[in-house]
Amino acid sequence: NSSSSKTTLTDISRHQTGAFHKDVLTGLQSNPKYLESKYFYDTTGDQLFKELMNCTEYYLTDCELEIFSKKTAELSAAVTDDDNSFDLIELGAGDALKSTYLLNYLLEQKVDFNYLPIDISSNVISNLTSNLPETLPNLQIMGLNGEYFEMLNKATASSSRRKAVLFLGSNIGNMPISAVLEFCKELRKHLSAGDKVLMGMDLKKNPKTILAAYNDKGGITKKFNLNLLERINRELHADFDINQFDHYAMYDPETGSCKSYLISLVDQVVHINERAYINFLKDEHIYMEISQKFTLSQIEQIARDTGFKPLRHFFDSKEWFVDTIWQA
Ligand code: AVI
Repeated sequence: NSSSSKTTLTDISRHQTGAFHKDVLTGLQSNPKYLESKYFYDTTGDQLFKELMNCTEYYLTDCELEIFSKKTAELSAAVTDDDNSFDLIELGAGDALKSTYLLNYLLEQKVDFNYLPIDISSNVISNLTSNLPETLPNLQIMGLNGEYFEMLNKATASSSRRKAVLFLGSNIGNMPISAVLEFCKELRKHLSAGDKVLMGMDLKKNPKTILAAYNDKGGITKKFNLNLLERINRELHADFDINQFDHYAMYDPETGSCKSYLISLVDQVVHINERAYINFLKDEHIYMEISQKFTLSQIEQIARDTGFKPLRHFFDSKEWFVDTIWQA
């Protein structure tokens, strides 16, 4: 009952700003400095990420869209079981562009399922729950706004049906390998034997192709990274001069890690919230993001090490990206 609830929207946003402030200070007061890439996605960041997904060098989205549009029937068969009744949960649903292929096909096949998109952004969830039923009128949808595992708890508590969890777009690559393993183990704990996972993961390939995707000629990735400094200015009343920072991306073909940094171009001091100040040396870096690339054997190893059985892999025609299906 919202009228008697003591938690208001202002409380929530104050709480979120508090965590943002704390995480930014922790990162910038560390040595070496870092910022958490989950904070890229404010309204401007969402917009820049959309631009990135449309830029020629950023191949990931096109590859996964190809898989979802050309292999819809096989993907659907792989996530459904004979009982034909299940919950389809999507972690970090975004605009659900890729999953819409699957939703549409499942509806056409008259499969009995509920779609439960989970996203940390309340905007995303309210857009999905109002827009999707317009194009897919028979869709049973329940949007869940919040942290992945908290919302997964809610989803599992509200139904005992079999589950299939989508985690697309190589979002898992934005965690270091140790966190990938922790994440998959935690995911397994939230599922029952027989439940399925469909995970989008970017594959190791020509290093130049990978590097170009994170260092596009149009400079959108640079803007995307610098936007986090601007977000800190906007929300935490800081005074970053973004012209005094440059973007640097590197890919290590041995480890498969693509990493992004911002480099301070001069010695400078940045104030945050009038109370804190951060010194930057010329050429000092802020570590911004990891985008991990995987081999197939590594992917299967991750599945087995975290309590899943790898069932099947779906590739795009260039075999640059994989949607892999695991069973709990
Ligand atoms: C969201 N995530 C999978 C993107 C990636 O490819 O790591 C974020 C991104 N960062 C720079 N470009 C895209």
